[in-house]
Amino acid sequence: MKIIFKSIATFVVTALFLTSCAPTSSNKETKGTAKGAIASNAAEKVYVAPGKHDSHYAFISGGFSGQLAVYGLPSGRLFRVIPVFSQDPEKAYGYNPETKPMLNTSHGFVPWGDSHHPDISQTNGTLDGRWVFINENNTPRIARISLETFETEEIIEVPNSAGNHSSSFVTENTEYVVAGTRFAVPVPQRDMPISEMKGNFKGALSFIKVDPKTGHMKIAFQIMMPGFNYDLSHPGRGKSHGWFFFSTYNTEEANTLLEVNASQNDKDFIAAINWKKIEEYVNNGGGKKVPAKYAHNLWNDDTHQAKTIWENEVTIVDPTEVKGAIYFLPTAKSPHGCDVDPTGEYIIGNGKLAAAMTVHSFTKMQKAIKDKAFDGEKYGIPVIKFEAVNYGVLDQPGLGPLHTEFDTRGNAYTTFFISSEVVKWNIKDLKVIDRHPVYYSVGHLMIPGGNSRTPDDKYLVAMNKITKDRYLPTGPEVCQSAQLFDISGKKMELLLDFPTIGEPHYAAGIAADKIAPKSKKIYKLDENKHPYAVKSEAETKVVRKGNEVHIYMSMIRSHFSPDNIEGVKVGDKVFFHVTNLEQDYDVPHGISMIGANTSELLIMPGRTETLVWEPKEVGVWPFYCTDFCSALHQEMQGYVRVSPKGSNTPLKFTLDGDVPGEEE
Ligand code: RUQ
Ligand code: CUA
Repeated sequence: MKIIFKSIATFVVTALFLTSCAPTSSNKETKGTAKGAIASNAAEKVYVAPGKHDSHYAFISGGFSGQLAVYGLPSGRLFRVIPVFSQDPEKAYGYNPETKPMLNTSHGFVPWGDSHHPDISQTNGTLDGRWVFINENNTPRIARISLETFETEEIIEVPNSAGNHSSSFVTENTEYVVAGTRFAVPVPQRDMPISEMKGNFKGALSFIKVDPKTGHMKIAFQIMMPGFNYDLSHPGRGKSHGWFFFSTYNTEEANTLLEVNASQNDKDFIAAINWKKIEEYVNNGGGKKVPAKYAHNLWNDDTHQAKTIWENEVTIVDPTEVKGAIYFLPTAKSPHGCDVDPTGEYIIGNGKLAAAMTVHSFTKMQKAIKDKAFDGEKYGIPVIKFEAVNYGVLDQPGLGPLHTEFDTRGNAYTTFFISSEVVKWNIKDLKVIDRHPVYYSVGHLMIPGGNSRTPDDKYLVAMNKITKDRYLPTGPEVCQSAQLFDISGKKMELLLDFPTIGEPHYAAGIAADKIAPKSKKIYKLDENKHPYAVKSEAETKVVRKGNEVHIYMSMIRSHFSPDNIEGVKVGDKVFFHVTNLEQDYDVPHGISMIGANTSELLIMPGRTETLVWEPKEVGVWPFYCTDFCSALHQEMQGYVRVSPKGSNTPLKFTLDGDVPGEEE
C-alpha cells in the first residue's frame, strides 16, 4: 500500500518538477505565434484611456505580505495596498498609537500576517459592495475592510484554531463569515505528545455573525469537528442556502510526513454543515460556553482610533449532538478547493492529487439524507454513500485541479496547478469546452461575483505562483502574477499579464459602480472626536505632563501650527497629535521627525493621528511634511529645540513668533 502511494507522491513531485521546466518550451511555442500569444485586439480590450476609469475593482490578496491590493480591471493598474495584517509604514498602519491595537492578538502584538481569501459582503446572493472580508492564516484572524474608506475597520482573532485557511467566505446575506482551521490542534491547547494526535486533536469550524448594520463581527459558535485538515469552504446559495461546505484532507490524522501519510485514503471528505440548524440549536441554549482568550480589534471612525476588546469565552458545539446537521461527502483524494455553483446545486471538490473532479449534487444529498444512504460514520458523523450524493466525475480534465469559479451560463472554470492551465467545462454534461495555458502554475482564479448567485460573465483573473521569464528579472525574487481573460465568448481569450504584491491567493472582484460613487472623500472636521483633535489653529498648543509632552498640532497648506517648539528635554516622550485641517478631496499632509523610531504619518483631510518621538540628543531638530502637497510643500517644516535633561528651558510654542490663538 504505502509503496503505491509513495509512487503517486513521486508522480506528483515529478509532474511538479516538469512544470518548472515547462516554461522554456511552452514559451518558445508562444513567441510569435497566435496560440498563447494575445490576439491583436487584446490591447484595445484592456486599454483604459488616460483619465478614464476601469469597469471593475479587483481586490487581490497579498498572501505573505499580509495585505490586500486594489487593482482596476481590465487595466491591471494597482491603485492601493490596504494594510490589514501587517504593519505598513506608508500609511503608519500598525505604527501609530491609533492603529496599533488592530494588530493585538492573544499572542501579543503580531505585526505580520498571511492573508488568503478576500470575499465581498452580499445581500440576496449578490455582492453589495459594503465590506470585504479577508482571513489571516498564520495567527488565525478575520478582518473586515470598509469599501467606503478602503481601510481595515475590524479584526477578530479566531481561538481554538491554527492555520485559518478555509475562510473568509460569506453566506448570501452576510449572516456569517466563516473560518475553518487548516491544522487540527488540541482544544483547549495543552502539553501532550504529538504522536497522540489521532482522535485527540480537533478541527474547529467557526461561524462569525456579522451585524447587518455595522458589520461588527462576533463569534456565534465553533463546531468542534474531528481533527482533520479543513482546507477550503464555500457557502450554499439559493436552494442550498443554510448550508456550508468544507473540503478536508488528512482524514488519516497523520502528524508527520503528510505528503505521504495524508495521501493514504482514496477519498477524503467534503463536510456539509447545516448552519441554520446549528444556529437554531445554539439559540435554544445548545452548545457549551468555554473559556477562550482572543482579541477583537475595532476601529472607530468618530474617534479615529482602534481599541482592543478582550473576549474571554466562546460557544462550542459538539457535532454529534445536533442530529441531522452535519454529513461527510466522500470526495476524490485530498481535495483543495471546495466550490459551489451559482444555483447552489453543484458542490465541486477539486481533487489536487486525483486527476478527477468530484461534482456532488445538493438535491441528491438531501435525498440521501432522507433515505439514510450512509456508508457508516466517522466520529459519529454520517458518511453519505458516494454514489448517493455524486452527480458525476469529470475525469482527467488536467493535472492538479485546485479551484473552480463559475459564470451564469452553466460553465465552470477550473485551475490546474500541475498542467498550468484553466479549463472551461460545462457542469451539467461534464464536458470540457475550452482550455488555455497560464504562465505558470496557477492557484486560484477569480470571476467578479464568483462566490455569489450572480457572477459577471466578462472577466476571469488567473493567479499564478510562478512567472519566471514573463517579466524583466529582478534578482532571484521575481514577482507573482495575475492574468486577465475575456470569458464573454465561447473560447477564453488571454488579454493581459500584470504583477501582484506578495502572493495572490484568492481575489474578489466587483463592478466599479457598486463602490466608486460612495467612496469617502474627506473626514468631516466637525465630526472628529479624537481626544487630541484641534478644529482650528487657535486651538493648537503644547502641554507637559511629567516627562510626556503633548503637542496638539494642526497642518494645512503649507504650514504646521505650532512650528517652533522649545522646552522639550532629553528623556521626554513627545506626542505629535496632528490634525489635518483641510476639507478638500485628495489633500493629505504628512509629518516625520528626525530620528523617530516609527513611521511617518500620512494624514487624510479632517483626520487626527499621532507620532511618538523620544529625543535622545540635545539640539534643534527639524520635522517636515512628507507629502508634496502644494507649491510651498518644501516650506512646510518646523523645529523642536531639545535641551538637556533637567534644564529649565521654558515650554514655548509659536507660529510666526506668536502663540497660536493668543491676541498680539
Ligand atoms: S490557497 S492556491 Cu490559500 Cu486558497 Cu489555493
Ligand atoms: Cu503638506 Cu507637504
